Amino acid sequence: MAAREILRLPDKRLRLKSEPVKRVDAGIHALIEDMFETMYAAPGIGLAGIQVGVPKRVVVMDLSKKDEAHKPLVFINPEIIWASDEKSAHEEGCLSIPEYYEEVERPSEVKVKYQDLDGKTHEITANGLFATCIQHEIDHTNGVLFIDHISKLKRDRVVKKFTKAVKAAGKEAGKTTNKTAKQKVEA
Ligand code: K1U
Ligand code: ZN
Repeated sequence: MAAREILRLPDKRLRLKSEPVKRVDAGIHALIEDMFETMYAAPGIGLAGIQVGVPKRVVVMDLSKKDEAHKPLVFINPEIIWASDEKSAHEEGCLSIPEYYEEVERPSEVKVKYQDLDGKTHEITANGLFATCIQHEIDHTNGVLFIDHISKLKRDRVVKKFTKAVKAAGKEAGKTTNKTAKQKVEA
């Protein structure tokens, strides 16, 4: 079991539509174990396969409170089969867009069909934070980010900020490489 790297905006892989899981086998179980380790380490309350670079329709979640025991939840091939007309707004964050939070309006209640670790199909009704989180995670499986639900002005601003950060990190890495190369020439 190992924590994996979480992809960050503007990584294009976050825009991929994930593939359905055909068979819930040992490989899927191992991926899910790693996803829990990654999510708890971050820390976060949810994670989708694509956030660790695996474009499979797998979601993990844990909505337990700080001093409560862990309540791990697994959703394989989750799909929304009903959504309420009533909407509610909640503040959302994303482990792929760290330290950025915005209010997002979504259906207050959804019914979700999914498979468990044994490949058995279930249906569940979600509301409150559970409804917000499961919709956020199912969006990830479709290449949709929560910033797609906010104004273009705010979205453009956050994409620009994260793109700039990646470029700056690249330049820093380049500086180190160049210095090493120069040192090698001088040696
Ligand atoms: O999918 C993700 O990027 C995870 C994301 C889930 C989420 C949070 C809030 C609303 C909708 C979806 C996160 O976990 S962000 C981090 C977070 O919310 C949190 C972190 C530590 C303690 C409690 C919450
Ligand atoms: Zn997210």
